[in-house]
Amino acid sequence: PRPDQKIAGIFGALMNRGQGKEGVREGPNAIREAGLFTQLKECGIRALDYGDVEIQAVASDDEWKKVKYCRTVASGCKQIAEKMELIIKEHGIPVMLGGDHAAAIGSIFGHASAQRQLHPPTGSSSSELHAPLAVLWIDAHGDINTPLTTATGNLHGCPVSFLLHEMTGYIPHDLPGFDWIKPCLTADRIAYIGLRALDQDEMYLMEKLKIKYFPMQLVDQLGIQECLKQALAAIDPKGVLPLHLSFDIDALDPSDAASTGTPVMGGLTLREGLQIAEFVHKTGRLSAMDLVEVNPELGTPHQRAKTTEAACAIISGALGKPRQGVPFPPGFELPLP
Ligand code: 6HN
Ligand code: MN
Ligand code: MN
Repeated sequence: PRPDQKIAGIFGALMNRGQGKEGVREGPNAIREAGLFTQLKECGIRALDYGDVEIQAVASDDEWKKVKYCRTVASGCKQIAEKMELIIKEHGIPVMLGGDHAAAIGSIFGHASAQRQLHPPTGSSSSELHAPLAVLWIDAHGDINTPLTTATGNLHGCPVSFLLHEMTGYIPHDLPGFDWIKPCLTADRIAYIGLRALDQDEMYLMEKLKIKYFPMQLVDQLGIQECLKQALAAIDPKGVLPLHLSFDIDALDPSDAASTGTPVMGGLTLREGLQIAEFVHKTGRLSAMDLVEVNPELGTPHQRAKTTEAACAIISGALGKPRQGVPFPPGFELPLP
């Protein structure tokens, strides 16, 4: 292990109330069992297991209009945010294994508060708004529905709407449990790659807030490397900000990752997913990541194995695993006959 290297602080977020399929809370253990820690160790990447954040069911968590389990999701996100802050304070790179994508309300909120404590704003009102971090959101979906636009009532389709200052006027003030969740990002600090299933209101918001987004047709036209260059240049023009990579496994094509709750055909190849991970690693500024929506209870055993392997590979790539093989240590020599 290189001593200068930050340690990855890996934890499971057993969040499954942001959508309807129970099995997604088994995601973190399935990813561990697929060999994540062994894989990291083999290439000298230091990692610590910070255990799991259990999500406590809040009693009588009735629907708010259409929105399901808002109190349970919100209280789980609070614990997740605290875990993120703890790991960052211990100088680690938090890696949140999901769990559904509603958990990213907690991970990004916690990441932003930790960064704010490390780098307090210097005074001007715009720097108050600009949390010192940028988010790359890799997903088939926009996840920017509001409690009023969601067609499904599933909060995993809404996390981004709670995080953006520009969305303030669209978020109801009386969503139970959500009083502590304040926006922590401006819309120019988030970019999307992999989109292919935006709802109408999400499409509207992308345009209205001028969010930089690379749907699948742009990935096809420009190539993934060019998309990554443009995405990073948009959200972090000076190339100085800590990066939060929020990777929804359903961004990948179902042929590579079928064990997920809301699969959509025509997605990123695993190799494009790995390029995203490696690109982010190369910036040297990966500061936290989420790998969410792995549901090992869905699909065949073969699909489950492929999905968890893909998840491990993407996490490892983002943390610096070279794809060509295990690096040799300094002073390495071949045995002589
Ligand atoms: N995810 N747009 C749909 C909804 O229910 O709002 C799908 C959301 C999927 C969310 O995959 O993280
Ligand atoms: Mn998502
Ligand atoms: Mn998704």
